[in-house]
Amino acid sequence: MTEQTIQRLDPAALASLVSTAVAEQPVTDLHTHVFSPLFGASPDHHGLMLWGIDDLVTYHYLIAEVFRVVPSNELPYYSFFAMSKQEQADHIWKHLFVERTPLSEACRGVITTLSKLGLDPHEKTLEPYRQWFSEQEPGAFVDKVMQVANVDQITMTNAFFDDNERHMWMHNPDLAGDARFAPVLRIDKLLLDWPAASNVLRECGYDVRVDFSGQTMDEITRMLHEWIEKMKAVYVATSLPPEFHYPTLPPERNHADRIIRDALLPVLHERNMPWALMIGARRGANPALQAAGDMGGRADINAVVNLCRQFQDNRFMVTMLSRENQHELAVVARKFGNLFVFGCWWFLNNPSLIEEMTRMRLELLGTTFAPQHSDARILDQLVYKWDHSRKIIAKVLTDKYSDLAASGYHVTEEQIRKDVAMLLRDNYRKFVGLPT
Ligand code: FIX
Ligand code: ZN
Repeated sequence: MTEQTIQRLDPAALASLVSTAVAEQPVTDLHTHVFSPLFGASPDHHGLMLWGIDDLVTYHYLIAEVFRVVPSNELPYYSFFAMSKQEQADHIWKHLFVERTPLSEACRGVITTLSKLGLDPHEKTLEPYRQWFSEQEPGAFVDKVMQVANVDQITMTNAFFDDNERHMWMHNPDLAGDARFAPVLRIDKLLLDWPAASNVLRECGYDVRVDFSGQTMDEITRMLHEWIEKMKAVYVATSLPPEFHYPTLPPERNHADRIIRDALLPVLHERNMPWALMIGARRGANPALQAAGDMGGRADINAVVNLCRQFQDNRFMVTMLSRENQHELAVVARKFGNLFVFGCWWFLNNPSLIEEMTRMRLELLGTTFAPQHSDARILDQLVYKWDHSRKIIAKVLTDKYSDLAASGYHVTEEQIRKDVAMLLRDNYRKFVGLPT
């Protein structure tokens, strides 16, 4: 399309051009908790790959929501968690989808997913869905979901300190072998609970001491190199509490500071690999709710400033959980080219907040960020997380192109497609060194 035809576009035509470009652009999903079928995806769901109606409906976001309708004095937490997954799913379906209108974002997500998979979302019981999912083969279903969601690669979260997952990696050298999935080495405990982490490292044959004496730092370094290689990780990630800071004030340099400075960042520098920090998760606000009991909190942006400034040769991917941190995070990214802002995480992954954040980031950062990641835990969620986010990203971009037109500048379709490709795929892939 020539510049001239673009100039003549009315607002509806511009909107349709942008939403087509956004819909047609394959996404590289840079952070999920979805596992490939190599981690086990049996229909009885004993593997790590979660998929299908019972996993969809028992997503921890929906567990939190059902306890607002049937509170714990009516159904104690332990009774709910003692139920089978199917019983939990039936309970959630009845209370959130049959007896109430599924208006929340997590509920609407299930509706969008079922609809886009070709199912009628009005069923009163889960049986028809169970029947449909039982006819899907996991490997082919991955292809189907990726095609419907238009996702070209799913980035996993591979937790070294999860005993079950670590043993899988130790006993199966081919776990990274499904090219549809990119592994990520996740190491929260190394920074958040050094005494416990050091026990695990010793069990794995690394000669570390809790007081950092002897070869401890060299052995942490060795572990990081070995596990990045074993997993073929594309980056290293940590989810951190709102209190995370770097550095802690001298003279009390804590364990995390020392590991970051003397092991993690040197390893990543040597390998030219980014560190992803997801800052602001407060675990266990209501521990009885398990994963649904976590919340978020405002963090100190100076942690990000100090890292980016002190380690200019390292690269940092950062997302923050509190709405209050979003503006300052975008401002800091204007100061540091080694900082890559990504996603609307967890409680921010709601249409109103995605819109606000994407608009602000475009205004402060142009096209130099990744507006979204899915954080999907269940494969099928890729369908709704991307469908919902794409619509908002298209809406915000349309507004911004209209503003430009009002200022006298008219974009071409080629420019629109290039911008969209950068935002949904190429910026991230370049930042981590994947082919674009
Ligand atoms: O730390 C994380 O990666 C978080 O995204 C998860 O722990 C969280 O439970 C989640 O699923 C958020 O969407
Ligand atoms: Zn996550």
